[in-house]
Amino acid sequence: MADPGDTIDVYLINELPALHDDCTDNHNAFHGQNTTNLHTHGLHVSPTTYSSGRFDADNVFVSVVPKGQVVPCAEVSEKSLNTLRWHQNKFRFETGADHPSGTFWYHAHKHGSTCQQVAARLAGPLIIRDRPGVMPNYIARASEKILMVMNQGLVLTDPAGGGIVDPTIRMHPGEVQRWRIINAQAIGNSFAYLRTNVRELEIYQIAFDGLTPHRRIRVDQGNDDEPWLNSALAPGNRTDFIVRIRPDAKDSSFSIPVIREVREALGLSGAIASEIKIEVAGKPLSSPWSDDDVLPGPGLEPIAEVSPFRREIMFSPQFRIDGQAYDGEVKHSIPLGATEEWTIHNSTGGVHAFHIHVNPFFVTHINGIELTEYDPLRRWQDTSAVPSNDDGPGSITLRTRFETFTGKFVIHCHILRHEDLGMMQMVEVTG
Ligand SMILES: [Cu+2]
Repeated sequence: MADPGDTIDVYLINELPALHDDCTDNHNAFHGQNTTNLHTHGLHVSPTTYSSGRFDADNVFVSVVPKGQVVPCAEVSEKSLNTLRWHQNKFRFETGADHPSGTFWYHAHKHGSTCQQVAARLAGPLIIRDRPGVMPNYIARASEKILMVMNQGLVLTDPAGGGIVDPTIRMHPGEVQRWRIINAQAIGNSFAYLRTNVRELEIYQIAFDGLTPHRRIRVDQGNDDEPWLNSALAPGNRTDFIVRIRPDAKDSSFSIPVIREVREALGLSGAIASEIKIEVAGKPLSSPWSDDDVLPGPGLEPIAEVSPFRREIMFSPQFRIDGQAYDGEVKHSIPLGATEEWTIHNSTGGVHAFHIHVNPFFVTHINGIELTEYDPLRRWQDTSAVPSNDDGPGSITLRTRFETFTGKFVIHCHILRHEDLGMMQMVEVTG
């Protein structure tokens, strides 16, 4: 946990066993399985290495090789796309005083081993605390649970480290809790869909990808068959719920199923569902509550005007973007401070998950159809499913600003296997 404006220093020591598999002529195959690094997903921080060279910020182009590893790459392949760090590394993440509060997360992001390492739970929550007095009282005073949807099940994280797999959450009638839910799955298509129409529970979404909207959104409406609803999370997405057990609820146990919706939609067998188990018991509590839907918003300026420069990006078959697998070359050069509109198309026939580092984006269109002002999907986020349609490519259109930080970083599919196999592009913001 950190406050807006904090500097987060992380000393990473790679004690995984040495595996001499870093060097490869094909960077878009699984390789360097025990070589790692660190990405702060959703944070608005520098993507570079500090000019002193002593610290890396959110730079996924560094590789921290395991202890004991000797990598004579020059003898094996022409070049390494990443800069090697030997066995340990210092990361420094400087958040600005105006950094949004919210639910973010960190995970390994070394191209070629991202999928395997995140699946092995090299990931955790990264919470930027609310500024005092900004959130309504009933949210500020609610006790919090951080839940990570992982391939091993649902993990209730412990602030001291680790967590409990498939926990039971005990609540009193009338109790209010804030659940921060992170979809950290890395195997399979890894979408998660929460079936939220539970009678005993009132559920409102109060943030998506950490960012607070201007109004809370009721999500227990019962119309839960639409994968684009608020409770569907692409891999990498987070949702914050404020939940209340109805004050008149009797002692009971129930669960919210977490469904690998896309696997089911594709007709794949063995869709693994975990669940959020809730047990209601004890004397009723009169936790603070409100019927007012107003929230403070994300603290980001709305984007009304965009530069005439618009980009079109295509998720294309065989884990490519614009027909090309990742090659470590800059594909989009963007001036610092630019406000742009991007349309991400998807011609692959399957759903993918667009993610960009450093700056969040505001989604305005899905499949070319403008989202109305009050559509809950017209929102800020840093990761978004990009649909595929029966009759042709799907798309999302977004607006974003390239603020504060120059440097190279990436856009990629957050189905992490796809990223490792090449569905990634480098962009550069130039000042
Ligand atoms: Cu993908």
